[in-house]
Amino acid sequence: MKTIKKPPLETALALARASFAENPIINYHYLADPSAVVVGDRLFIIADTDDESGSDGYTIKAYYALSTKDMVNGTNHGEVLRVPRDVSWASGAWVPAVAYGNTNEGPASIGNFDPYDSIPATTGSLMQNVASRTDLVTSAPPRSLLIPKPKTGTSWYRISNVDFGSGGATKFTVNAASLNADNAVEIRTGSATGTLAGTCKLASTGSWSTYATTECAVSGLTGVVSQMYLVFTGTADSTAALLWWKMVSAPTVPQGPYADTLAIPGTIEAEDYDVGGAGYAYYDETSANEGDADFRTTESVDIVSGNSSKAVGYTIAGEWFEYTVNVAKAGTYSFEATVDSGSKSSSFQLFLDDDAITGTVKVDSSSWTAYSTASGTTKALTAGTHVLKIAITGSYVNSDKIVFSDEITKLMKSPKKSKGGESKKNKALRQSRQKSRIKGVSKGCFD
Ligand SMILES: [Ca+2]
Ligand SMILES: [Ca+2]
Repeated sequence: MKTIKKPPLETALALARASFAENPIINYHYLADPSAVVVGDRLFIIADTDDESGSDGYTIKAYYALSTKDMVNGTNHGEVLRVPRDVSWASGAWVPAVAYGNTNEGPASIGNFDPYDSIPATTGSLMQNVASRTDLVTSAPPRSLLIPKPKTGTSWYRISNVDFGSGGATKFTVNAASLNADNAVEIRTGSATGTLAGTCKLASTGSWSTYATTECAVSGLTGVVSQMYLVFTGTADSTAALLWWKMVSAPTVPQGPYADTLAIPGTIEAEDYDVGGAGYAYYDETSANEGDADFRTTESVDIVSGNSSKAVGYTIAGEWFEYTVNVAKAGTYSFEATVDSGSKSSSFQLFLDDDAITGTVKVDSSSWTAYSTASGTTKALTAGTHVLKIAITGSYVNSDKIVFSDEITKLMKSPKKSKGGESKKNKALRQSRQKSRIKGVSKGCFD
């Protein structure tokens, strides 16, 4: 039988020492689950006593604090918390997560807060009479919802050091589900009862799973506002769920065509959306241009290379893009959109001066790389200059272009019937046109 000789104690210690890195903060006290924070010029580590001798797994009874200024010389501050000695209601502790706080002042801000990106509603520096809930969505990261409780008491979320820039904000947009008609958000500065910058009544969605974006005017929000309050009003608790909000900055240029005014009939290239900026010419959820096409890179709209052209990509339901167009003559137009998607629920809808001119148009999802066409007819349009809007109603539509044709208008006037009835040639033409029209409208007819 083979026996294993134990090494002498000195050898074992030498091996142990050799395997350890130099400059441990302390080397005589074994602790678990370190959590670090830098305060001033010193790194603090809070770690716990993870005792595995308990019958039901690991037991944590105490936290220790260690610190170092130079990453070489460490200080052991000893046991800084023990249960139940310091927390009478606790029989055990959990792995620590440490943050620095001063009871009176708290840590100083290390930068200003940008209110122009989409802000999760559960973001702020202080809050009162609110709750939160995690919403699990299939095929998407879980999201955190802010639930106001205005009946319990004054309900608010505070955001500090908000930098509105010299141009300031002119609009506040909020995405929320609301079961009651009287739920609203007041935007105030200074305190929860401070100067009112705007009031935004939440759109009633009738369901916890239906969210709507509401846009409201705000005023007086310029420069850095040290304390901004979102005050939630309503007559009942827990009847609204806020997902995100964002401010819209004042336009630097008025909304107008990107190059020349686009024409209907004609081709609208999706990437030629109007100038005028975020919240005016388009709504895009991410402030960066995430596309790969290197086109209009200072705008938020995500332009991608696709279909040997440029397309608007990375679209999310609720986003929209506007185009100043001139409708040549009154009438109903057919359209053919060159689009792409990898999602079965992708769709869009067209509006003219914010009136729907099509129903929801579904986008083929059979391939991400092969663009296809989605076609239909519009409601009757009036002649003249209008603003066309492509609204994304189902996420992940890549949109290259939309071709509007006045074929329908022409069809209304032709074919002419000859005295003895319709000529053979005209009949064939009419039938062929009707066929293609029926095929065309099958996907997106306005109803
Ligand atoms: Ca973007
Ligand atoms: Ca295009």
